[in-house]
Amino acid sequence: MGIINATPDSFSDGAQLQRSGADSFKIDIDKALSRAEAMVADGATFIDVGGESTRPGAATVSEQEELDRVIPIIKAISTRLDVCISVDTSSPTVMREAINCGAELINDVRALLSPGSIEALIASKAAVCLMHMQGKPGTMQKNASQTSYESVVEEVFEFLRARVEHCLGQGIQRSRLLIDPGFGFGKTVQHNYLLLKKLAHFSELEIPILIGVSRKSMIGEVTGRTVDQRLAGSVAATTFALASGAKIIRTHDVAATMDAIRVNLAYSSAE
Ligand code: 8Y4
Repeated sequence: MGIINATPDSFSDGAQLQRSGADSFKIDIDKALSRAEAMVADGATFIDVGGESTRPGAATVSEQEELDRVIPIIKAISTRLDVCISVDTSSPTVMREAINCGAELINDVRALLSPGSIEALIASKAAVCLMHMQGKPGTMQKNASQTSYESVVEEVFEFLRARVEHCLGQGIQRSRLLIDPGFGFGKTVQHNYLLLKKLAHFSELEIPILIGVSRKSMIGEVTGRTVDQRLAGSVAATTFALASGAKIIRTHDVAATMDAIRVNLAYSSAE
């Protein structure tokens, strides 16, 4: 799953997607589209489009702003590329509009806990990724070190189990669900590595696992590297996730991640 950040404050690519000379933030659709095209050529089967930065400390955006950022990109990708479009949102309005424009997966870091989001999903055939987060994006990392998890693995597991149960009860079929332990979302580096080590435990839910470790601080903290130098570390973490059964890898670096996936497949099928 390749990432398209449609946010002006995104250090990874949002800033580069700004149309030069525009006073208000306008995403250059052509740049976003060529980025998506390159990721598909590199082997991406999903493109995750996000307009609300969920990075620690990031500013909140209005629903209209989020729509203005993601909808034109989703429309452009869906008319031109054969790829599953994922939308990174927690807003029911953005979910409905994105699905209308061709999105097939809702990547909700709030696990359909925002009012009206379950209803938006029920009214569609779209899939949804349920992610665990402790706290809220603005403050979660400030509190992560004080957050005492009795057992981070048990707590994340129990949260995801309950969300899956709830969705099934609301009529969202099991085949439409994905789960994600939410690396970096209200977790310390130690929490993140413990979750990675115990990832196989989550296959007990019999729902495909999606993970996102790409360029995150769990990589930066142990390698001492800046965001743009975290590729090798991210791929190393990905290898462990694949060995534990992760099925979808959310990444800024599709080509390198696909190489890791191919090596993992060869390793897994050797006999
Ligand atoms: C460097 C690079 C530092 C990236 C921080 C970040 C996930 C996700 C994000 C994830 C799912 C991010 C939207 C945070 N992470 N969705 N979204 N899983 N499903 N931070 O792990 O990339 S955004």
